[in-house]
Amino acid sequence: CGGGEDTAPRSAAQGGIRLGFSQVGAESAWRLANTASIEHAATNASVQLDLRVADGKQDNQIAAIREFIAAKVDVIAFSPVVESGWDKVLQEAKDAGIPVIVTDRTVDTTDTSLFATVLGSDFTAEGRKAGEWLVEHFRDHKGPVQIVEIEGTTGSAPANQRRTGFADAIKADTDLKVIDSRDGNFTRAGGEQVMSGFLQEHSDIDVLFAHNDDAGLGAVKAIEAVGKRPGEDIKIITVDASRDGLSALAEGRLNYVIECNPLLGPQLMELVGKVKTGQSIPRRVVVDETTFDREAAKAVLPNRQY
Ligand code: GYE
Repeated sequence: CGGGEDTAPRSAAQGGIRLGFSQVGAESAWRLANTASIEHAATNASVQLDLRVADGKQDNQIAAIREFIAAKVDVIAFSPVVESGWDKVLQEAKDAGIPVIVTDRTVDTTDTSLFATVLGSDFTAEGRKAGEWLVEHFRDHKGPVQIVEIEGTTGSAPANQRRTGFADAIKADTDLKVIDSRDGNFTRAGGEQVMSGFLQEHSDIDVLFAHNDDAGLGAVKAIEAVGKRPGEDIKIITVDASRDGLSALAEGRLNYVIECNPLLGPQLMELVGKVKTGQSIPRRVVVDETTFDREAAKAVLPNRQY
């Protein structure tokens, strides 16, 4: 899993800081870009990164955080696979005097003294943007619109918050109905499998909202396998705006893509440096993001970094 091999002494602002980072896994294009961004930014900032990749398991993340505590790293950062169940290990970090930065996904805790800041996207806003597009797109539609949802990993912040934001936005039109919703674990294989099931059980799906590009692209395969046209017979909205997602959008297989930016490395290193030197930082740092339709996708694709 890379990282950790560079132990040369450093003199830059963040130089020499030892950062333990526990990553969720390698489930999606988003995740791979996020890991690469953090590795690259650590190298640039001369931060000594100990990267552990958890294979989507909370237990692995808790074990990694305990190892970081035992190794007395300067700062711990992690992207929590699910929202709940972190209080105990975060208390251990606090007792050891090691600051923790939560990045990408959020934690659900009543004790906000357990972490210094949260860096990442507004997932509720992402879900809302998906819903708002749908309301607008079906403005003149008569009769019910049947929606299926392929959710992200059960219990994860992006799954919980994208679902909520989406549901809130589509409330505006009572014809818009979510008829089925299942966990696709943010992967292509998961998206394909869940969509196959939906297609067997429901003959009249109008719309798919997939919580990320990979699950949506897996679903595209499943839709094509039954002889339907993704983007035409079934309208598809996804989140991330990875290169593969935007390519499918440019080709008309997806209809609308909400951006979720994984390139958090430079901002994370800045926060790490500040936290280590005791400078004040905001409790929450939200990443700026946009949305894409087909034309917008074509325009940005040549320079898309992830
Ligand atoms: O949308 C998905 C990834 O936590 C925002 O996790 C991240 C999500 C992202 O697997 O592709």
